[in-house]
Amino acid sequence: MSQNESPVERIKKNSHGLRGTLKESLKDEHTGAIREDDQSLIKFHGMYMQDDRDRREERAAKKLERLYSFMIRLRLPGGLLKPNEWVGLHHIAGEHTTGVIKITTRQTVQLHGILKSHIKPTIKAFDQMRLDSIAACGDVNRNVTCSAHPSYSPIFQEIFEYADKISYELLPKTRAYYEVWLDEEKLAEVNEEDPLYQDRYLPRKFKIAVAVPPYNDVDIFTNDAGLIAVVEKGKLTGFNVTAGGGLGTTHGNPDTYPRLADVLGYVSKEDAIKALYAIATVQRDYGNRSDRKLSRLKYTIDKMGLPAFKAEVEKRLGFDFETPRKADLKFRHDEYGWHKNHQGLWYYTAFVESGRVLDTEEVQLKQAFLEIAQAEKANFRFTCNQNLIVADIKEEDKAFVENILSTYGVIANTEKASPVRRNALACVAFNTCPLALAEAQRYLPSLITKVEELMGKHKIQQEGISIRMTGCPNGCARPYISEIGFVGTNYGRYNLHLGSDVIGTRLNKFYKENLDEEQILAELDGLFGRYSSGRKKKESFGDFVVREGIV
Ligand code: SRM
Ligand code: SF4
Repeated sequence: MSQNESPVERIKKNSHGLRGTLKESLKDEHTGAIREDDQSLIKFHGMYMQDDRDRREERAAKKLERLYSFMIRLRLPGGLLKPNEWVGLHHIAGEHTTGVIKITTRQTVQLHGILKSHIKPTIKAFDQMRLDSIAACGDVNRNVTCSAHPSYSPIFQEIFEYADKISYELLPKTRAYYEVWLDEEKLAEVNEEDPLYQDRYLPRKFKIAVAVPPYNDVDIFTNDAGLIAVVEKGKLTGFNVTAGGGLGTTHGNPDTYPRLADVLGYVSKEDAIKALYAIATVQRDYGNRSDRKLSRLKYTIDKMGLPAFKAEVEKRLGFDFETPRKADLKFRHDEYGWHKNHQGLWYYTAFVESGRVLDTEEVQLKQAFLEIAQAEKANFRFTCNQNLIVADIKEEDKAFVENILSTYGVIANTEKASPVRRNALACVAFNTCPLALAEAQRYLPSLITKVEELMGKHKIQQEGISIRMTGCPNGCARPYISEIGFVGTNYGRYNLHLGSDVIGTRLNKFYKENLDEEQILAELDGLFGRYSSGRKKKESFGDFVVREGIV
């Protein structure tokens, strides 16, 4: 191993196919934690060790170790759950976790607060429904996302199957997950040779999305690699392939930056997965393995230069990319409410603020979805905007589903939310994220209420300006590609970024540093006033601040 390689490289190589000492860590009853090296390995199995940050001081005062627990993220390519799987997820959430089902910005769900002794029962319960969390985190290909709303295109189902195939082709070959969590016997004859990941895996996380134009709900250009469907005469012919997106940055480290992907070119649908695989191997071989802050594909491409990177991918593929074909992306927000697809099936997109599915006095999302699932009247599709589509409903079942959605306040909750609230995204941040510097999902809803007042004052309340907030610069709610982005710097303070377009093809720009709530509202008051009086017809807020030279 090179002297410069980061410690995680050693952990991966010495892990015996991601097994490490996870079994021993689990058995240790003296602590709620697992061993340090295993904390890196557990990510490859879709889990993170965390602690309740709200209770750190109290625990320290009592000389108790931190209140450790685990977060599990499911691998759900394309974000689909069948009714029985939703029922199972509901009960697993109730028995082993905080109870909140958290829809993520990558179209899957996370459960938090799982104690060490509950991990295996949780994974076993998922396994009984053939659901897993393999590679949902770690230096491998993550959950493959795909445009969510089937009513937009008859080719949706075909594309959804691509997401599944991509996820499968890029899964690690090790059986460690089954041995550690499901007590599978280690079989000597099972070939674990992994031509893609070898024993070193990728230098860093790797993310793939598939977009179905005109819909860019997956924020395709923020992914390491992506496919944009090309539809000609109503048929899927192939894809424009993208590479080099990524958003994470580090405060004070100017070598880090958000970057949108480039379009490498067009490939036929038969060659699309090969192209993604080739991109992943170039990243495996050329990516930075010494500094994890600079190891995403975006930096590999910028270091090699785009033409050299593309040539290397083409060399491995054995053919060249064709000129990109027409595949126009027009919007990326979720279409709420009822829609029907070409087969006459109905879809209801429900607003789930910050992706938190739970029951409150006002709206009982969990109860509503449970009853619909128990009656087997719908599938459940997650969106990359942290919402839920009650999906694939037959005409004769629509009234039944509508009655439940209405009884538990889901329809009212969706309809009363203002356009700006419906388009907003916030990452998890406190109390579980160890990297959070400021609040996000626990704070944004109340800030939006104040922003709504300002928008009302300036008569722009019908504008669905995209506001995204994260508790640190890692960018989990993709704040660098919103019209108004808040990036946490310190408790109660945020950098303000302005000026993305509405379709997700332009990064915003840093505007003001380290603002508290009062300063944020004062800035927005001024900006909204200028927008209200100075905008052109149909001009978005993001386009306005760029045209006016505000950023
Ligand atoms: Fe993320 C790390 C939550 C989407 C960039 N992200 C984390 C961790 C696991 C913190 C950690 O490393 O210990 C957060 C767990 C919080 C918690 O308590 O649950 C976390 N990321 C999330 C989720 C749950 C946010 C949400 O509220 O929905 C999203 C889960 C997606 C999924 O289902 O797989 C989530 N993370 C993203 C995205 C958005 C996307 O992929 O579309 C990004 C920006 C795009 C990108 O990858 O560049 C993102 N997360 C990061 C980074 C920065 C990576 C980098 O290149 O620098 C980190 C930190 C790291 O990897 O070191 C991170
Ligand atoms: Fe945690 Fe930062 Fe991601 Fe928010 S953006 S979930 S604070 S890592």
